[in-house]
Amino acid sequence: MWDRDGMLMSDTPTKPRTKVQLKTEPPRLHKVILVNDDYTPREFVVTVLKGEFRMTEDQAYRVMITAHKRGACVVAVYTRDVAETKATRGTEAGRSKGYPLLFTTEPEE
Ligand code: TYC
Repeated sequence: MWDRDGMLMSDTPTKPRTKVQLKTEPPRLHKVILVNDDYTPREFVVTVLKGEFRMTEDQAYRVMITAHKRGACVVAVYTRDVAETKATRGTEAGRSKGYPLLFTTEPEE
């Protein structure tokens, strides 16, 4: 069979179907940081950590007590959107009870 340009179709070159993928860096991960304060009850911090960050009681207690002693503690790392959403939800959980509980985020190096 012949194509429009008079070329025998079995000889028609096929278009290359490969796409050029420019090199991209993998997305940076962002840390969620728990900040200590003097007012939020320890048990409430543990409850928020378990609920928002899927931690066991033991893991949550360790993170809480580390923030309590050192001033802050890295909770986990996520892509930026997830880190920001979780930090906001954790902070709002405290706010809804009148506590100054604070989660912040920062990019990993
Ligand atoms: N420092 C608080 C208290 O003694 C407990 C606490 C721990 C609060 C960690 C916040 O990120 C925090 N009740």
